[in-house]
Amino acid sequence: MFALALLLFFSAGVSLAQQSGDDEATPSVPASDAATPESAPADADAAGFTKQVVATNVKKTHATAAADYDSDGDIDFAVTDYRNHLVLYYRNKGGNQFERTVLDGNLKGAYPIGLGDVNKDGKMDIVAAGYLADTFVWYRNDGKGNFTRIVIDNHANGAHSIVVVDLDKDGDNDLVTSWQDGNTIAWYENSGGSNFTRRIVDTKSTKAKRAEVADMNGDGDLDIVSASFGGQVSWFENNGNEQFTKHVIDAAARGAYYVSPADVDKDGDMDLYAAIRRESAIVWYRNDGGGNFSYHVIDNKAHGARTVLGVDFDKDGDMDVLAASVDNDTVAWHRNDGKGNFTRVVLDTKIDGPYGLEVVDINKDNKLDLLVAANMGAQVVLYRRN
Ligand SMILES: [Ca+2]
Ligand SMILES: [Ca+2]
Ligand SMILES: [Ca+2]
Ligand SMILES: [Ca+2]
Repeated sequence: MFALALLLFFSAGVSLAQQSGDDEATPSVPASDAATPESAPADADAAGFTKQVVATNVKKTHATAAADYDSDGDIDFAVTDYRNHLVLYYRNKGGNQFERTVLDGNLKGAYPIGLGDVNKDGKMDIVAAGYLADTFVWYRNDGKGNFTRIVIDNHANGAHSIVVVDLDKDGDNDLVTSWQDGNTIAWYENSGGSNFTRRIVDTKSTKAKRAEVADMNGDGDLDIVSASFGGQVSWFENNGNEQFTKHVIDAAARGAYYVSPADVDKDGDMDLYAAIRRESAIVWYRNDGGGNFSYHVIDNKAHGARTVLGVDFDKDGDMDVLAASVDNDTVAWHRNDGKGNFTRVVLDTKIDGPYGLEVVDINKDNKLDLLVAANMGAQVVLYRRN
């Protein structure tokens, strides 16, 4: 009787965890087929960074978007608060001190956020996804950090990610999105100014978490790459007229969460970094040049691997990868030797549930800094390169 009750309790527990919205609590299962990477300093100081908390009380935050929004020469940032349905704006007052104001007080399930010049007026705008509202919005910046909210689509089922890019290369910026609950990859064609037309790319990307853009086959047009939590990493080949053909890169990427395109091995074609959450893995997929990919593990102990960002973080001419893993509260920098061999530099193992990664030179000293949105810690943390 007791054993049965216990069993029922655990069954209920598992079921509840699986239904708890976006970021399922999942057991961490390390991948088994890779070498353990080199380890290096275990905190920001030792790694050559100064850690500073720049925002607090941002509940279940997902991401930041940093730029000089008010045109006064310093870097400001916006950040989402999922719990309270907020997009917040932190104006830099100088000396890396930030003043908080509410940019949007009613974006239900405020999620990943991005930036770009949406309406081609030379000023950086902000885009955001409201997961619970099935909504994508943009905020038009007047160049002084005053924002006007404009809805792009409020029928995007489980709006999850949005990036600003001129996908069709006609001179204006379009928006490329993923919809978790709609299993959809879609883009919004900018038809001048800021009038958008929705174009569906795929409706079989199960729990689509992230879509990014790069020319993956080197034919001159922009393709789309995606990570789907249902277990797929894919790319969508553009025929040159924004008709897309889906190619599955990895059909067994359990809990694929994030992708970031980069030429990892410097052979002239775009490879792909990815965070595979249920494999606890940070990986890269090497492109043979024709859009055929092979799988390489960078870190198989990234428990709760959530986000990757390909960037030449030390400006030595090759693309490194920054990685956030939620279940071991770790932010790591994997330094690339230019051939796809990596050395791990741990920036933090005590940041509570890191989700969002953004690289920006916050103090304009020509060294790249890192902003991290800590979901469980409800903070934005700045790692400033010394
Ligand atoms: Ca500013
Ligand atoms: Ca365009
Ligand atoms: Ca292409
Ligand atoms: Ca390459």
